[in-house]
Amino acid sequence: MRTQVGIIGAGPAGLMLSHLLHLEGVESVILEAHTRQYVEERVRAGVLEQGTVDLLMESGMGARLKKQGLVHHGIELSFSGRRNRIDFQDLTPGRSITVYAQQEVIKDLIQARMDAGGEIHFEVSDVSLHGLDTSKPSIHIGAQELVCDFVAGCDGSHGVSRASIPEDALRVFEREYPFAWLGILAEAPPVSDELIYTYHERGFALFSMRSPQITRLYLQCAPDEDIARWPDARIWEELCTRQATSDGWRPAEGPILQKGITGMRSLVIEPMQYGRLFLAGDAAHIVPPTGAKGMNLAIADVRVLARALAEFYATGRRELLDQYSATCLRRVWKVQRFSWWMTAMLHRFDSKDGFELRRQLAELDYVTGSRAASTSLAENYVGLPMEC
Ligand code: RFL
Ligand code: PHB
Repeated sequence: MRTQVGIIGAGPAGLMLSHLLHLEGVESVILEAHTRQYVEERVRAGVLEQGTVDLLMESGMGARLKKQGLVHHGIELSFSGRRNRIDFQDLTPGRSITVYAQQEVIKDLIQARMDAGGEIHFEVSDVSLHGLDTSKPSIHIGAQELVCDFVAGCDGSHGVSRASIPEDALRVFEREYPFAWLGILAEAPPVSDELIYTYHERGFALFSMRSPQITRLYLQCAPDEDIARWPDARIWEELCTRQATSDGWRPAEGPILQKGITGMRSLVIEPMQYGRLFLAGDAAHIVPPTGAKGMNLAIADVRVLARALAEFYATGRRELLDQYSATCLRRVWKVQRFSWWMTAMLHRFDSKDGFELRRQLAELDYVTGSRAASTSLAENYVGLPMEC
């Protein structure tokens, strides 16, 4: 078998790359470890930056997004029992975010690739990468071989791509956080039109949504938390304790459809390239979910990669490919910084003396009270320019 670009992974990065390459007349084959149903149902991100929405629309992926996406013009930061609005319309005119579940983006992209005759192989196990530092890299799938011009490692944080790079050819920068998120999907109407990020002395909580009928909520918990210790009643009690505000607001309760625990990590691999292997999305970097950036970063990476590959096939010029890692990393580190900052501001750390709590409350007071500080939050939240 042969193709121009072999793509490992059918997450947002791999699928969007394949779609953008197709629009540029470049062929690709996607190899995915799981079933189509599994990747279409995996509950993950929910917030699309303005630039991600623009790219999906421009590339013909906007039909359902336009109908079902919920456009938000602000978020709220809640602390000391009060909610404070960050107004995107005022602070970043013309830019907003859209709540549209990651699995919906995945479904749209898979359908578009299938309709265009694209090759996606699901349930492909036992993938290994060979000849990455030669001009003919290949992907072995058991006894079969897919020979490519380039390989795109879009296989997330536990994939084979990153692990195929010799250790002395990359550097890993990493931070662990001493907490995790317990997330639920509930059949309850969202009782706020916008997301609410809450700082509480018992820990962080987040109010989000998926549709006018479904609420998505998260609670800060211990990194080794046992989900069995969280029956539904305890989850609701804790959410209400943290999120209720003095004006009487609290989330509406309903049947819990899904629950799970997500660890928190910051990680960046440098460079994002080894020979003819290019890493994109979670394969190259992980951000804690507090800034809602993971999927958006994955999309920003593959936009750069698709342009570079298109330029190579159109003109034979390699400059953009050679600059791929440096171009992406400039933005990756800015987004990493923002995600770390939001995480550090909004979570309870295990400090005993009250200094940290007072410092965080002062920071929240400043961020919500100063136009300069609110603008900084807003411009990062709606998304920095795709290349910055
Ligand atoms: P993915 O989505 O993990 O896709 C990688 C794919 O590769 C496959 N794979 C392999 N295939 C073949 N062979 C192998 N050896 C393979 N190994 C792995 C996997 O099966 C999978 O299908 O990575 P990608 O494309 O880089 O996309 C990254 C995003 O999925 C991720 O960053 C976001 O979900 C993060 N995230 C959020 N991002 C946002 O932009 N906004 C949000 O609001 C947001 N909220 C979140 C989040 C992630 C969360 N969790 C569960 C980690 C909220 C949560 C709770
Ligand atoms: C979500 O809706 O899943 C979500 C929203 C905002 C975040 C993280 C997750 O920061």
